Amino acid sequence: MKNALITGITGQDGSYLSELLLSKGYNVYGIMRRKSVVDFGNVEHIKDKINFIYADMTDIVSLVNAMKISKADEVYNLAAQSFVATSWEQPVATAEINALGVTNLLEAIKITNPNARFYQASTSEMFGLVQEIPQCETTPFYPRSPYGVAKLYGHWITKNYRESYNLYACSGILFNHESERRGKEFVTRKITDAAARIKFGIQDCLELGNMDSKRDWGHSKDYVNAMWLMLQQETPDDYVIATNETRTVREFVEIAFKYTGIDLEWKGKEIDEIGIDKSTGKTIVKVNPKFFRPAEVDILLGNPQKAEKILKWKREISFDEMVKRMVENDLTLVEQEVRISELNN
Ligand code: NAP
Ligand code: G4F
Repeated sequence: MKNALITGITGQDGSYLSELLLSKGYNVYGIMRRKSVVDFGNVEHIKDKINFIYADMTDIVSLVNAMKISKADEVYNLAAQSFVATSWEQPVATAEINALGVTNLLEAIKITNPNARFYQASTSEMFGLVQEIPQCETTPFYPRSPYGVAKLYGHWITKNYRESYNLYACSGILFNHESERRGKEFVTRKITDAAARIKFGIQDCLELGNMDSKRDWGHSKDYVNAMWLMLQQETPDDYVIATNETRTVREFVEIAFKYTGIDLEWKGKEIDEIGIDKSTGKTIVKVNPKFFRPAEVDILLGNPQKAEKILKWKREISFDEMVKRMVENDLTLVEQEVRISELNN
């Protein structure tokens, strides 16, 4: 039986990866940060099957301990300050966790078990101001946020430890992937949550930033499978994981509302653009410049051919199916919230 250590286990990807590895018979260890209120996040439902270790990416001693306790054969580094917008507000913390944190973990592996296989959660944000469309493993990088810059360091240090110390270390350059477990500050979940609240009449309007921005969106469940596949090969390498489809934020909004049964109509342009509920005439989407970013990544579109050929990776969940699942999940959650508040009143 293999042992796996997952950093960022309480996050979206950590939860789907834990489910996948448990289903394959792994002993799953997860590092968790100490909080004032114990919170297992997205792995609450499987917490009894996971061995938790308190550690932090900024504390190498805790990572060495985690390696010793877990005796990990495979290490998946999913921990990060993962919200791009926050990286302008906390550039130093973002670098400490997303950049130096990777070196801390690679050193912990080198010191305790250099035979352990390592996965680094790299990102399409590294392509930033894209130098070609679509983006693949050889596309030059041009990060556009402190998050992207820090992740680029993590990407290169992973490659460097592979080449310097012969570690089995891989970077997955994953494009945006979402799910019912996505944090509500990310645009997709913000939209599906708001669409459900507007449907139930407990929110009036959804305020967004740049709706022209284009992303290549897949489902997290498909993407964690690619992480595992990367660590099962003969030789370590880096792979782009994407759907090869791109859509604007505006298109995401339209489809999400469609799954709540609301038909949207757009009026106006730029910051005066509004989305109107055709059946009521009410404004339910508007632009708020506070959500614009100091520098934007305008378009992401990934080419996953290398992963499809070598890893035999294939995505199973279509874009439409993903949006539908997210909306249905949020409709259920909001309905429960409404029922509870009615009972309490
Ligand atoms: P997420 O839901 O935000 O999860 C991030 C995890 O990192 C959480 O468990 C968080 O723990 C943990 N964490 C943050 N700071 C930490 C620290 N100092 N020490 C230890 N743990 C820490 O992110 P995700 O969407 O699952 O993404 C997983 C990884 O893939 C991240 O590295 C992200 O940057 C990268 N990535 C994501 C996407 C995407 O579209 N989802 C695309 C490409 C790359 P708490 O619960 O304590 O906050
Ligand atoms: O959902 P987002 O915040 O995701 P973003 O910035 O693309 O980053 C995500 O994907 C990366 C992979 O490319 C990961 F590395 C990273 O960890 C994270 O998971 O924003 C998507 C787009 C942006 O262009 C943003 O400007 O949506 C635009 N947007 C428009 N209005 C908004 C909003 N984003 C957010 N979060 N909130 C808005 O109101």
